[in-house]
Amino acid sequence: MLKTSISTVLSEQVNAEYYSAYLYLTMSAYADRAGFKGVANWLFVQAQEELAHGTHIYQHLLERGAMPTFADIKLPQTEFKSIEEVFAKTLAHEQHVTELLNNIASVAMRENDHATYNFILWYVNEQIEEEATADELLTKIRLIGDNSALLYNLDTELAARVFTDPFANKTA
Ligand code: OFO
Repeated sequence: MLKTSISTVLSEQVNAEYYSAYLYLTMSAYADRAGFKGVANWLFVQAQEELAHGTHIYQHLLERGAMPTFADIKLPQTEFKSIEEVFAKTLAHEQHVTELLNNIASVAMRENDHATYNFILWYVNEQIEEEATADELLTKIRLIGDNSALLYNLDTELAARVFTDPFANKTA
């Protein structure tokens, strides 16, 4: 049975992951309307991953005998000025999510809950890639500037991303 301190932070993280999905959908819609179909695809896949992240924590709560708590998902930013802003926001957001996950790991350690600590480590490690990818895309977009041929190439590259369920071979 999970302690309330643990089920609370895990439920909050379900909400945070669903918020992430909603944020990436707003960005994807912006990119689509701005003509960057590849960027829109990359962000749409990112949103799908975030939903998978949140749902996996939700399932874990139930498997551990806890009742998830539910709360409003706040409205993310819906207007953007540029693709550069989108990737700058992506990086800042992923850095924030890393802090949330590190906090869950700290709470689990404090509560001597090794199962939760072990469970959340997958997310903590995943953030290394999440931040690195966002940083790489932001750097690329800044280097490209307004070179439309290079922008087109990057957009084509990002069109190739496909969603694969990160938990397809895992149990909760
Ligand atoms: Fe769930 O990894 Fe991004 O936020």
